[in-house]
Amino acid sequence: MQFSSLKQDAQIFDLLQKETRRQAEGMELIPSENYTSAAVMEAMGSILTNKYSEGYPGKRYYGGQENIDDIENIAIERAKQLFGAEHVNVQPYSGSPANTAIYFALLNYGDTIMGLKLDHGGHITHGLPISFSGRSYKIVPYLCKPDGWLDMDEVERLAKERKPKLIVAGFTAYPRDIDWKRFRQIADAVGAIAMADISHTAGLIAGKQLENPVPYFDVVMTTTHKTMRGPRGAIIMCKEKYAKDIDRAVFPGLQGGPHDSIIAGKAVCFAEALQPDFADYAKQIILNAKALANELKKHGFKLVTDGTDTHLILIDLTNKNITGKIAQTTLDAIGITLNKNTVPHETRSPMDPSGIRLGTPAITTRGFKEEHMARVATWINDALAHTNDTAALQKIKEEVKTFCLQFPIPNIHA
Ligand code: DSN
Repeated sequence: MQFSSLKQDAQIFDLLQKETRRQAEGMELIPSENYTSAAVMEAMGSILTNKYSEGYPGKRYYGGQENIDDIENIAIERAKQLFGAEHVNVQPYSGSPANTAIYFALLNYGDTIMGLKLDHGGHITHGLPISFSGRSYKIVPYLCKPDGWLDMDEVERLAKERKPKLIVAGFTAYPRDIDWKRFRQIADAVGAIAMADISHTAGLIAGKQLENPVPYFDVVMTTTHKTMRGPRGAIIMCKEKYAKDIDRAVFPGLQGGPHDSIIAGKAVCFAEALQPDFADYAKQIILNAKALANELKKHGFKLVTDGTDTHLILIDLTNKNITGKIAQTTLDAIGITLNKNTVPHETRSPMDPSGIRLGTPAITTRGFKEEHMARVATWINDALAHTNDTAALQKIKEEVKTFCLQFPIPNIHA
């Protein structure tokens, strides 16, 4: 991107130039980040941002909606086709407001929700005590086993004992595939609403590499900017019987005017994900993650659950005598970006936890293949063995930069 019009704002122009260089010269391993296509970017940056459209297609509060209605309807139809959904709301601004809208639509304050505990891989909105979800609902958290795998028997036991009104499955730091059918059976056994948050894996599901919960679940939320590779936003999919409640909760319950430019970006992203080559992309993400996991293990890294079925790898660094915070800072210094993360049964603080979380959606968009993963793992290992050696880190940084510049990013010309 040349940002030619932005030159009028020297400060922001300069920072965008620097961020362009950072993204081009560095390696993005944060598993929730990705690069959108030029088409998605154009839709997001379009004149649609000038418009207000409170309401839904055919039922708006302001005039001038003839094109906006068509765009929103196209986004809805494409999402339905992609995931086999009965009803789709494409207006949620992002994942947290979308999850909040689902609770607002389907629960009363004080009702019981079961969700995976945050430090075991759940999301803030799945019941963290200090979040809106934790303060407004009674939360019954479930946990992973000491080896990091979900304990489905314990989920079933807890559900039968605590009789939640809603069970959330789908996680932000869990490397394994999810047994959606078992979750559905457990929800049915206790009369709970089954909700899936597939924000991390939606692209792998749309690309037909992981099983799709949409046919079984009452309500499914996904963000559109992670493995979906679309604009920053979210959608809610649900069974027809919940459609009215979900729509009313999103608008006017929680949000005002929808972000029409982002909805256009979602429509473009769904069209891209409906193309056959998106399945190839999704498949390659997982091949890369498995290859990277194996290479990291060769260097003695301890992976939570000992591997991955998805795009995501969680490493417990305890045996390396290094914390997640130091690892993140050290890898930042060589141009490899990932995030410090708690591991199941964490003993440290979330600001300086025992682990790191990494993944392959962004590097796969860039064109990395399995044969490149040995180098990535070796750079990570070498850097973490030289946390205080500035010269060694600088040398690795140069290697990472030279390597990354061979893989262009859509929209970015460094
Ligand atoms: N921040 C997202 C992630 O990194 O997984 C979740 O909201």
